[in-house]
Amino acid sequence: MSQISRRALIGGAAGAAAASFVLPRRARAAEFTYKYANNSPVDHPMNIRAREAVAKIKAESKGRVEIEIFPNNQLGGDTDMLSQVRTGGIEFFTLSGLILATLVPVASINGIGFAFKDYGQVWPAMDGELGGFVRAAIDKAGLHAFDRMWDNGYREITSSTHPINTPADLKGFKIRVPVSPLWTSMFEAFGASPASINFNEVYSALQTKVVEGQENPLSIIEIAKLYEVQKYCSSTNHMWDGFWMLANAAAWQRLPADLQEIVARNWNEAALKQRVDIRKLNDSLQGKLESQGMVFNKPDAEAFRAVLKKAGFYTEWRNKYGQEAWGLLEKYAGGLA
Ligand code: X2X
Repeated sequence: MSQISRRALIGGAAGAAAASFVLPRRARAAEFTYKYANNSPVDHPMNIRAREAVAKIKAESKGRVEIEIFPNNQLGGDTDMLSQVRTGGIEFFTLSGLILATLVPVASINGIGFAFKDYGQVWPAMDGELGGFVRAAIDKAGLHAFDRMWDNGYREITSSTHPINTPADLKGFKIRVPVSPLWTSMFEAFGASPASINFNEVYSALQTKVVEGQENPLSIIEIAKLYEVQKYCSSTNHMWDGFWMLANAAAWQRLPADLQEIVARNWNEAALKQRVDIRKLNDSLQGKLESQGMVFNKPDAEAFRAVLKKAGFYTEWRNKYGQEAWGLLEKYAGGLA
């Protein structure tokens, strides 16, 4: 068929029916077209490494799997995207374990305050038995979690009103926390006033002073430009947070084994590269944020941990998670409660 006659045909009344079997675009369409959504800005290493992975998945699958990325909360806040990945509206989604805990309670365990001393404890735990325990729980809740977690990092507290030097500085502090019972519980233990707000509303909540402060790793504070609406950054390192790459279980099972292998391997490899990127950023951004006007201080973490202990925070959460999960956390992080 010549170009001209094809155009004439598609333009005519018979076009729609004809297009379903002659349109070259359809013939080239991928067998599996999936959506991956997240809450992170386009320039965040999560999206940079995800774009690389998606290109590799397309090439290695010879075009059979095409994944479109929706960064930066384009499809809604985390709570909303979690519903979408459960119903299959989106096929892939990265979510903080702490927020996932609204569905899978044990998934917040890595965020217990001051538990992991450093990355030498974090990755062996999350790539080892603790992560395995959490993934099994995620599976039971009807989602598939890939083996390698992506990093968010150790979290620091920022504020527009005053630096946080001692636990007493948190008393009455209006702080935004992500939507997660663990986050609320921890800041309440310090006597703060935490407000649960999804990340897509954080900048404006800080700008309009609905809250005084928030807490996030330096990479997010920089990339989401939170330094524009915050003055102080207190390096509390109060918890470690990471993202699970999740899949809708039915969409995952629809992929034949060879395609599952390609997708899983590339997501996991991307996660390992992203961990290196994030670590470098979080270790190096203080100077840049200072040049952008932020004032840093380094509180004594032990004082904060002591307050949590005295408030019964560790005992309460040990009882919630149960002895098996808690035992696995302590196996890597040392004794807590
Ligand atoms: O919502 C947040 O603060 C963020 C971006 O760190 C998470 O995804 C948990």
